[in-house]
Amino acid sequence: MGAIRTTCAYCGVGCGIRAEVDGTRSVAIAGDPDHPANRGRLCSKGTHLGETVGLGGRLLHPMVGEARVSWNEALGQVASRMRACIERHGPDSVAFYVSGQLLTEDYYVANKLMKGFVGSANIDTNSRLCMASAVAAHNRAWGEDVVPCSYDDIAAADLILLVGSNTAWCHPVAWQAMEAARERRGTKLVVIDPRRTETAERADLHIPLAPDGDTALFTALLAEMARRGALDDAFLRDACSVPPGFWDDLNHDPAIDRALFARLADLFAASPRAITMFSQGANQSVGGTDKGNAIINLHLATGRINRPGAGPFSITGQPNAMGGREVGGLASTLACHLGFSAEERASVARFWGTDRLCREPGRKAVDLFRAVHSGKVRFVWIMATNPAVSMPDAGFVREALARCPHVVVSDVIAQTDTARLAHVRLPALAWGEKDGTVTNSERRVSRQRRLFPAPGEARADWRIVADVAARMGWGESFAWSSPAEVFREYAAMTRLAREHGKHLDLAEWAGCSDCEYERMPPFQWGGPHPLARRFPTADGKARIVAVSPPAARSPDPDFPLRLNTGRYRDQWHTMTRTGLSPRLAHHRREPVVEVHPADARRHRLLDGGLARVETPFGAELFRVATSEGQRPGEIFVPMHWTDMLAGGGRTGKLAQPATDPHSGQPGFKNTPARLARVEPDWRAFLVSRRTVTPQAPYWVRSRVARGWLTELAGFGTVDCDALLPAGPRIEVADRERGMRRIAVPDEGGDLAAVLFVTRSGTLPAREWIAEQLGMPGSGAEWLAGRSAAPAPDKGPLVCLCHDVGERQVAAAIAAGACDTAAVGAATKAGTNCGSCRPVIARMLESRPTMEPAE
Ligand SMILES: Nc1nc2c(c(=O)[nH]1)N[C@H]1C(S)=C(S)[C@@H](COP(=O)(O)OP(=O)(O)OC[C@H]3O[C@@H](n4cnc5c(=O)[nH]c(N)nc54)[C@H](O)[C@@H]3O)O[C@H]1N2
Ligand SMILES: Nc1nc2c(c(=O)[nH]1)N[C@H]1C(S)=C(S)[C@@H](COP(=O)(O)OP(=O)(O)OC[C@H]3O[C@@H](n4cnc5c(=O)[nH]c(N)nc54)[C@H](O)[C@@H]3O)O[C@H]1N2
Ligand code: SF4
Ligand SMILES: [Mo]
Repeated sequence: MGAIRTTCAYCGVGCGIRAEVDGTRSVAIAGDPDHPANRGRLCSKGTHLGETVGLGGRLLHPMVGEARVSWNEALGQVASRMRACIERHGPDSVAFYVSGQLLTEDYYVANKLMKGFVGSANIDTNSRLCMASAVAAHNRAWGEDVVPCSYDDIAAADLILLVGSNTAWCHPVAWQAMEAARERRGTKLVVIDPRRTETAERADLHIPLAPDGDTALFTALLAEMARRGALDDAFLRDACSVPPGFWDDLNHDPAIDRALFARLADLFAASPRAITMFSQGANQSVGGTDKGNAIINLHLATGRINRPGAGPFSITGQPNAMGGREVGGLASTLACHLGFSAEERASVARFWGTDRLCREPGRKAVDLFRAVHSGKVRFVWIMATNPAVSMPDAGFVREALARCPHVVVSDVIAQTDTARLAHVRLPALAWGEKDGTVTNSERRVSRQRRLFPAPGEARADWRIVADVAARMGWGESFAWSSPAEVFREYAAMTRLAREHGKHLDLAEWAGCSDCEYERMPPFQWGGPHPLARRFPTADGKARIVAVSPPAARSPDPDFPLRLNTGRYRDQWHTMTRTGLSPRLAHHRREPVVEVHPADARRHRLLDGGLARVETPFGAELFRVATSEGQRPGEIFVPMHWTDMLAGGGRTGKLAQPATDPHSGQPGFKNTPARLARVEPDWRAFLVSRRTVTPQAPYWVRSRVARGWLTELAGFGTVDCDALLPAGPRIEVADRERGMRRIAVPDEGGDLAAVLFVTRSGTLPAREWIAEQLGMPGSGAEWLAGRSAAPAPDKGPLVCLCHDVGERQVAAAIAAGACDTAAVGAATKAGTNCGSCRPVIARMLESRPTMEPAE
């Protein structure tokens, strides 16, 4: 069938993909060399998308409770539940909670139904947890949520500041563009992050600031530029408005090491071509909006904006966070970047032909779930997001959903922590099945295209919403028959944005034919620097905004540590898709709490042992890793693990629900916490073909080829029978050390499961035995956990694409490879997606301590 051009399912870089399909449910993935966002590059997650398109675990039929029902029945139920709530409790008793993983068409339709016809603005999105502070900062600075930069600015910059961004892991292809710029023009890279991440390790300068120190740092940097005479006075006078007294009140204390500050100031002063890319370390804070404006202030006042290689560049997380913002998916805006003024409301009501348009902003996510909890919201429809995991204080959110009389979930997966709490589950089309558009971090609109036919009874999200609208009696306004028709309506509606002085403008697509929509090439609205024409404010000037750091919290003696949360390189959010890939599981199999060695000593924690992380909101067990990359007093955990994959490590239950006053975005990165050592009586791992959900205080399941690897730990005795399939067993035991090893072959003699338990000893490496699953072999080898005739041990996998292990990389380095390119030439490691290049670079730096393979 040939190659189909589409866009990656994951991050906001928005890489173009060439997908080769053959009529089955498999796909060969390659980067699209013609897509401007990536020019053929892909990271590990994009490269391994093919491993995640199977139908295992999919929701394929509408369900009411555990009963499969027809679409007619399911849609009828959703509509009647919603109608009953509106009639009895008013439109504000209804809410939608949607996602930056919807396509623009889906998002537009959901927003139109809620704001235009239900008549409430109670539609919010997981972008509230993600980009809301950047949105608020843009609105304060220039009156519209416009990102003023483009990816070409990375190549044109002499200095890149990364603020709260682990780019090498979270936006890897943007990172590769930075690597290229550094090589080509010697671009300097500064990473501002309390942790020494893999991104920070590769920087020219890493500033390990205290949590939430960004506003003080950027304000001090602005004051320092003023002191050095490095402001752009003409630009300030002609293009910016400055609040009275602004310069007198500037705080000059950067709150970091003086020498580091001086180097930062020297670099910034010397680099007119400077971009500041900011992400969740900036946004996810109770002072996130001020952080954004502190960054923007510096760029405005020094004229480092609207020119090649210059500007404040908010990088978006999800594939369509930007599209969602454009169509008005946030409770705080109307569609097409419009606000709630009488004129803007009138335009929207006229365009949609409705007299039911909402009157005022709706509830923002944290507040929305509070209203669900208190019973003010009685109907909630959740689409393409997993709030039972990803909201802060997720335990409270679960309680809210459990109490709510009407919970509808549209998802592609049958069982998620959120779907478990739904009354009605609606099967949506997944990536590779759905058709529509997404907008990436640089405002570039690209097509996602269908590769496979719809499985089961799954339907497009936009169609599901439109069908419910029709059953509510609003069918005429929701009568599209294809995503192209929805897109044309949205594109036409962006004319309203222009009429109200905004930059958002897709109107040239309003009359596109179906065929033009089908062939749509990636295009960028607003051009490379949309604010260069004019700032979209009434007077055409940008606003410098007075900002202040969040008030210092008095230390809580019960919770003396700071809990920071974030992402792993090869997992995506709540792991519903990346968790299916055996290759992506290699990078990190368990949720780890990273602790500075001094804190580990104080709490008597062992590297590789277990610890309980506790906050005022919950407690969870994690594997411990000591790390010099943490600041003392601060710990880091990943956000990814859920009830579906673990009993432990579920971070959402720990995070605080405190929010930024302007954006309503929660401060996920700075929750008071404490640590305690946990010493289990026994530790074990199970490799099995079937999924097992153990009754153990700590367990984590990850994918291996042909099955699962489950790590376990607990107290008292181990119930081996509950973990293993029935059938004959091969077993060894050493009572003294509390060791037991049991292998269970299936009827054909292939390995069906092995369980290794120890009380005081060690457990063998997992990779060899995991590979034996579903294969013939010898019982003695299975119980030894290794081959009798060992093949040279590759060591832990470094390069997922070419299957290269740590020992092979070490051997190449020992044989004289002196940089990542030479290691690549010798082993192929790092030569495909490049996500492992930072690991290889670190191995090169720590060369003398490595042992080569024999
Ligand atoms: N592999 C992978 N990639 C992803 C995703 C994923 O789940 N997995 N998700 C996507 C999405 S939706 C998003 S939003 C992005 C997020 O991308 P990032 O923002 O890069 O990711 P995070 O790990 O959440 O946080 C980034 C860094 O902020 C730092 N930080 C914490 N507190 C502060 C602070 O006060 N100041 C500063 N300056 N830094 C601080 C943390 O230590 C962390 O290293 O990633 C996208 N890409
Ligand atoms: N502690 C902590 N929590 C965080 C963060 C953090 O840094 N720390 N980051 C926050 C951020 S930035 C984000 S963006 C959120 C992300 O958090 P979520 O949005 O909750 O995470 P996902 O796992 O991406 O959830 C997407 C859901 O939609 C389903 N899905 C996928 N495609 C489709 C589709 O086409 N249609 C439908 N209907 N469903 C689909 C998936 O199966 C999955 O259940 O997490 C936030 N939570
Ligand atoms: S950087 Fe990786 S995850 Fe993000 S869009 Fe590109 S391939 Fe996908
Ligand atoms: Mo995000």
